[in-house]
Amino acid sequence: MNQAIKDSGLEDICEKVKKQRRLSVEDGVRLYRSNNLLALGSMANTARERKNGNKAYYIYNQHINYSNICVNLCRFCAFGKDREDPAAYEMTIEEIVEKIRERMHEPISEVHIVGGLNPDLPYSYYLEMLKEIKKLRPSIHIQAFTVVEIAHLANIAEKSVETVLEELKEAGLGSIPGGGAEVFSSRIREKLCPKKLSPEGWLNTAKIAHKAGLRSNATILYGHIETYEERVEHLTALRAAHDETGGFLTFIPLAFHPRNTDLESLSPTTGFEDLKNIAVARLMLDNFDHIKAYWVMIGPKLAQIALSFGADDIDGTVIEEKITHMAGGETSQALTRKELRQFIREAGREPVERDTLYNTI
Ligand code: V47
Repeated sequence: MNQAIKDSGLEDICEKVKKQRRLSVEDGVRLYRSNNLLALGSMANTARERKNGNKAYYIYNQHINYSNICVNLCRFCAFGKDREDPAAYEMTIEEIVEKIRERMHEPISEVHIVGGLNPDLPYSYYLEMLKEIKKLRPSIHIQAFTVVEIAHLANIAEKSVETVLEELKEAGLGSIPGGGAEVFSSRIREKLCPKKLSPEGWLNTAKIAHKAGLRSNATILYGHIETYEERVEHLTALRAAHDETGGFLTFIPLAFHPRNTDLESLSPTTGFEDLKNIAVARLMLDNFDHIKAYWVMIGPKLAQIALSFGADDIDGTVIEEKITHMAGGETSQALTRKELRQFIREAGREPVERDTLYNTI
């Protein structure tokens, strides 16, 4: 046991981590309350290296946000707009396909597609989008539509979530991104996103997707009004769901960016909080294979450090990210493969290019 852990008062938790015993809700809250970041990082690194050795994953991907028109208008979001807002937009299928066509010469393995809950686009738009992308680039993996969007599609199509997922899969959907989870707490939902799919709805839709053979990601949006207890509740709910289905690919803590949102008076997250969230997630989510440090939200420099605090993935080339940048994100819009590999190498890790399902490329 190193000195940081001895000084931290967390020796009992460290013993559990070493023996690979599951951490309790109380353990999780104690971890969040600790300011001994080196102790948290050291324990999380043990768990990280046990699962992924020295590997650090990245992906060659492209993001497309087909529309920002949204009926939910969550208070933490700067991306979603009312349909009457001058900044509202909606891409045609041809415009989406053009985005893929523009980059046919690049070795992109995944396209990541999300948008707001648009009240006007018909269900057929989503099926056609998938089919047309696959027609142009059959080998690309389409990771699209958060479970919140999937539930919205089931509503507009007046079909069950099961049927919608089958039809989306048939049209080319490969997996589901992790957004829309926010914090699984009715208090937070009521205050920040009263119209959003409930925590139970999010978890149930994800489980239905897993049972239909679609893998999905999971997220938490931290750094606004949530308590440590609520963060731990969120993590344990995900852990229980993953025990049931084994369907989650990775967990991504999303750092709240306040600019241009209703919560603009709040401060952005600090590097300390960002690393703590990565470390605690790695320790609590003992059944998740991967923890992603999303460089777009925490910056490439901190994402690099996060590779020693529990993270084994830094997402990818991304390109044209909108959700963070509309909320004041100051990171660049894209990183090259060379830059990603250099970041990882300089952190002492072995860069591994992966596909969406973590197969090595
Ligand atoms: O659901 C919204 C969050 C999410 C803000 O699955 C904000 O690999 C910070 O989920 N500040 C969408 N975050 C993005 C997302 C995601 C991103 C990258 C990779 C993956 C993946 C998923 O962004 C939303 C919401 O939780 N968000 N507004 C904001 N102001």
